[in-house]
Amino acid sequence: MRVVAISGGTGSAKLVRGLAAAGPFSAVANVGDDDRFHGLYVCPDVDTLTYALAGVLDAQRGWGVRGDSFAALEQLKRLGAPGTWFNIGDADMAVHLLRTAMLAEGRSLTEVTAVIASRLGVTGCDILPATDSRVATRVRTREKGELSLQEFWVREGGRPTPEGVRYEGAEAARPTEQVLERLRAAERLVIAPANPITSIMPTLSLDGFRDALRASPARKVAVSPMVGRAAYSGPAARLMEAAGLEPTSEGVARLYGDVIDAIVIDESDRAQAEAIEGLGVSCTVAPTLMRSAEDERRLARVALEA
Ligand code: FO1
Repeated sequence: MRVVAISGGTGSAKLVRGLAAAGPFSAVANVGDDDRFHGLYVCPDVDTLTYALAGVLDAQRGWGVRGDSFAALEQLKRLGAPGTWFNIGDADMAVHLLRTAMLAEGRSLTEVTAVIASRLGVTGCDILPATDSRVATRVRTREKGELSLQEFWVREGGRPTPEGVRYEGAEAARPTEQVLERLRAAERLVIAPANPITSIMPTLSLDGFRDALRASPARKVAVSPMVGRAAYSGPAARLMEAAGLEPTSEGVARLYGDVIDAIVIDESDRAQAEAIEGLGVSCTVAPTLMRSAEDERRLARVALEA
């Protein structure tokens, strides 16, 4: 079965690892969190997927390289560099250095991502940035004005009150040809359990992406990141509320409703199944918490069969 996942970073990595155990597939990665630090082009979601599939992701943090040191960051702090609130480890920084150099030579983010993934030993999965154009997720907050996603989440610790989100550049940014080709050929499309507003919507908002999804012959299944009125981690609930959505699996089904056929929701949210089916979205109830590699593989199988 030709499988395509649409994913973010930290929240998606576990399911993406489970999908990898089931067979070859393509992962379309969010680029709305990308940012520049110390002159380096940083792609957190692309890197999180790459590290997860290469088996080097720091499981505790959910980002960066396991066991990484932070010597360069410490020196940057001593030198008074800006942006040292964003914790780039030394091994992680090597990836950003190579990426930035290759982009400066005129290679596309898609090409550079493939080179880095292959050199880190990723096999069986094409990690595809959703677009090679620049899209920036911008969070409007009550206390601090408009912030980049990393400023909102990392520098400000997610504390400012979000009032809305926009995807700067998305209307003019096209999905890459590689992404469009995978969507055309897909038999199963899985939207990973990621923050709907900051990890999935930047991709769905690209020029032509929703049309490409609708035209794809794949059965399209989302795995909800919500349990009750909260996400497993991160600011998804507050950002959904800021977007005028209920921070529940039903809210996620409403947000993706025009492009998905089915959704997998947590067993504790069984009571929402009827309302979700009422939206015309088929609903599968399953345990969605992934604590082990076996959980990751089990939930991936549920998503591939829903
Ligand atoms: N998240 C944090 O909470 N604090 C950090 O200092 C941090 C550094 C970081 C460095 C590289 C990277 O690829 C990701 C990093 N993240 C960090 C995660 C990132 O901010 C977000 O969780 C993702 O952008 C959301 O998917």
